[in-house]
Amino acid sequence: MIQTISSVPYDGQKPGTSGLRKKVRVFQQPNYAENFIQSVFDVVEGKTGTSLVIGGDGRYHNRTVIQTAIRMAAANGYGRVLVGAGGILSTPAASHVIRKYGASGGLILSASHNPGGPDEDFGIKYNIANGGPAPEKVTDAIYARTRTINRWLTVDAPDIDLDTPGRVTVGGMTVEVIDSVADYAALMETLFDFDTIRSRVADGFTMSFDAMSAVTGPYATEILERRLGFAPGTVCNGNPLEDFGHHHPDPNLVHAKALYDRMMSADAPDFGAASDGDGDRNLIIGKGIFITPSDSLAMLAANAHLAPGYAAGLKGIARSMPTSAAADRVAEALGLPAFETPTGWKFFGNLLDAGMATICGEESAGTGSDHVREKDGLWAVLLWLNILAVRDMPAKALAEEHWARFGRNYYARHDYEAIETEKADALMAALNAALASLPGQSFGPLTVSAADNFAYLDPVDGSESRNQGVRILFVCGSRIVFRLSGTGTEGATLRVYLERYEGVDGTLDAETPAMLADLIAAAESVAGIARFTGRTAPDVVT
Ligand code: G16
Repeated sequence: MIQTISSVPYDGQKPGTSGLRKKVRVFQQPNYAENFIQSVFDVVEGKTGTSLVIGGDGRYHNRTVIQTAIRMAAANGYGRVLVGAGGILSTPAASHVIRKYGASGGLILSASHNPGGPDEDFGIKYNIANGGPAPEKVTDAIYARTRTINRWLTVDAPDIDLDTPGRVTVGGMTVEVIDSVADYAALMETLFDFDTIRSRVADGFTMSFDAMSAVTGPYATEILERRLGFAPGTVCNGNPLEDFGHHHPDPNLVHAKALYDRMMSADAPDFGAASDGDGDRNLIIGKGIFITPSDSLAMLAANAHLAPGYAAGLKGIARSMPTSAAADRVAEALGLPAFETPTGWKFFGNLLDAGMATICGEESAGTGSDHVREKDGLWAVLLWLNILAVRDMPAKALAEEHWARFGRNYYARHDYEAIETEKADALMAALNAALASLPGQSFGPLTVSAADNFAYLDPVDGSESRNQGVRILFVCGSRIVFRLSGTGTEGATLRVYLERYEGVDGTLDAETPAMLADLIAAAESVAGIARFTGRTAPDVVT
């Protein structure tokens, strides 16, 4: 029997770069999660009788919201819910499950790389039938609905046993608890040359994978240790914990410092990698070398044909605007189309669906392909392993060879976190106001050639997205991008992206901070970061 629960709208339920992310305490308010989920269900057309996938990254509050969402799905007319065992599905695995089982969509409960626990973050994201994040027209409609919602629907049914795979009924709807690892591991076996990787492992190739006490632990243990033969213990922090062991499950040089230090030490394994809270991000570190996400995208694209799933070549390469142009040089050399989209994986969906791009990537440690419609951390690790196994060379040698062929895009991102929103908005407003006057101005040795606020016209559906970040381009080809993060839960985070290109005859083996020093100084002069925010140094440099 369907129950209708009265409610009133909450302010601020606007999905950001990747769904609705708030503190757990915010989500725990009466009707808060229910309002958002009901708004999704009210907006989604043609759902009656279809399948819905539900899973999350295992963080605190995951199980509670999953049980609620299952009852609400039953009341809203879904025919079947597929839920990952233990309530767990990595984001790329959820994307695969949606596609494989022909679901009409999925609810992914995750705040990705943000910390977890009663005082930390939670999130809900809706993915559409192609397996990818809902595009802006859908998230805008969901937001509009949250502003008028006055009731949500549920059924009177007890919690289900999330830990035992099998089938139960809730309010007349079937719920299948599925093994979340098996389908994903099987997909990876179709894409990569497991035999060649296995033989290198047998010959002594070693790696270390930091699952950061987050969702990829079970996936990585199954694939790396059981199927590829890496030694037990190759996967560190492999048990998903509700609070990620009090760490940020963010695979960058700050939060995965232990892995970085190990990879720079004399007894480092051959290869190091990490993934984030929900398994869609990746960190790649070779023995003695950190590979930036932008470089990783370019190097993977240049070598992807060595993996069976990509042997026929790529259709195109897409990157988000703040990601370095390293991938563009590969596209040019291979005669492939290159696409520049706004930040957010949702913008790649149309290109992948239309067969215009095969590989996509973002500076924020996301890389993926048309095998699913999310970025995929383990996929990137496996493609690296496949390439290194076939080439039979260390990651460092591969990177050096790549730069010698394409030149090198020195790159860093400086994050200023938890700034007061008004101050961050004032900084961006001043930058926008200055755009027209910037060309021709010099900052130290750098002269501005062009400045704009990035807008994107989707080549598939013609939709336009404006205000996607301020770009300052310099005559020498260097670039600074300023934008505010759309994934934080506290104040505003200013991201400053710095990029300098050195051609094949330039300096290819220098330290990044030294190569970017002029750009860092120019960023301060152009934007007045200290003046507007009171901050004199970034909180995180990646
Ligand atoms: C999300 C999106 C990514 C985006 C990233 C950073 O990642 O899925 O596409 O690049 O946020 O966004 P922002 O710079 O706005 O914080 P994730 O891993 O958090 O889902």
